Amino acid sequence: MGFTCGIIGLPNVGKSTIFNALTAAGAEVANYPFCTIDPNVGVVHVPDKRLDKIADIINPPKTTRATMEFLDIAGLVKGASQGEGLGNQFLGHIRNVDAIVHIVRCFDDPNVVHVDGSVDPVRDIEVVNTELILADVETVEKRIAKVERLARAGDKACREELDFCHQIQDFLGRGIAAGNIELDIEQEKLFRELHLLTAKKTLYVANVSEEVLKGEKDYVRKVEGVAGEEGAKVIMICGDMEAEIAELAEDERKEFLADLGLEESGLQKLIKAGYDLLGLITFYTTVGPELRAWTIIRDATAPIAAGKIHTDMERGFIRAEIIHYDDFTRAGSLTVAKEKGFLHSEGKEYIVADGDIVHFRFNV
Ligand SMILES: Nc1nc2c(ncn2[C@@H]2O[C@H](COP(=O)(O)OP(=O)(O)OP(=O)(O)O)[C@@H](O)[C@H]2O)c(=O)[nH]1
Ligand SMILES: [Mg+2]
Repeated sequence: MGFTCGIIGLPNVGKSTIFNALTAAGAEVANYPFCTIDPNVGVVHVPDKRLDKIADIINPPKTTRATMEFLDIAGLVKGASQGEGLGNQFLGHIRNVDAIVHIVRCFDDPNVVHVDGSVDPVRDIEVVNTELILADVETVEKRIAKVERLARAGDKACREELDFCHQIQDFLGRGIAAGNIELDIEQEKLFRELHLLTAKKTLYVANVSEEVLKGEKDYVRKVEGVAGEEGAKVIMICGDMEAEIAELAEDERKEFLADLGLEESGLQKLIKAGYDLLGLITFYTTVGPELRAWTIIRDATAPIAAGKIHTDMERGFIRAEIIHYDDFTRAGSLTVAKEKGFLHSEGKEYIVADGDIVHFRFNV
């Protein structure tokens, strides 16, 4: 599995529309708030030109792309933590995602109901982010109640955890996202186990109209303003148009995008931004008949990359034989690449580079 993104936002802002366009998974789209109740899960292949190029050269019987998973959940409204709208229980579905994609309505359309009556990206973001903080407060309070019981039973380690939980509670109480809390190594582990939503990396998606895409970007600037303060990024997607694009054949798609002066689809934009946000890179393996792309965290060592494929390969790691994509394509074949000395053999300390084609030697 590559990585997972949870899609959040107010009701009726276009979450399912964008989700559908991206995943073509067929979630129900409808012009009334709270259309989505159960989470929709969609897996997409990561578009990867390098993988295509490698496949062109070696012509493997099987090519497997890296994947990215999206979860489309119900919209949040003000007071969701107190049970307004559909409440906030469904946030449990995104506790374990790697990143949050926060969709913000940046299109005017009198035909599409806005739950708060007007389009106002700054207010909307605040409503959603406040609900996320309140959901985290609930999580921490539950943890505190549990740890207090253990502390009373005489468990010493619990005291420290309790203090730490109170510290987080205090932060959240002041409206600060949990991601801003500085942690020592001990705390980091406890913190991770809480799976707090406001500790996750967030990408804002401004859902714009076609007019906005071509012209005035006032709404988008507002989203950028908020994101800037949080150190988050914003990308623009036109939900409606993506839905159209998703229905086209591949060659038509390119033409359609070119007509609009766009180089890539929303999906490509989102995946690129996601990789960037999470500090991810891609490496490749060719084992037996299969050419395959893998996603790992930047700065991972060779054994960790091997572990992504199989834990045995990490445990029994001996060496990694590597040809970089650039060298491989320059050589034009594996044989020539080897003759030219592009293949290098690396040990445990080697940091896998983006675009490495790796053959792991291991022994179990
Ligand atoms: N004009 C316009 N309408 C859009 C756009 N994106 C979505 N819509 C419309 O907005 C309505 C709601 O879209 P959904 O994708 O169902 O919204 P949602 O955020 O998933 O809503 P909930 O599931 O209720 O939280 C639908 O009628 C869509 O066609 C857009 O970019 N432009
Ligand atoms: Mg929906």
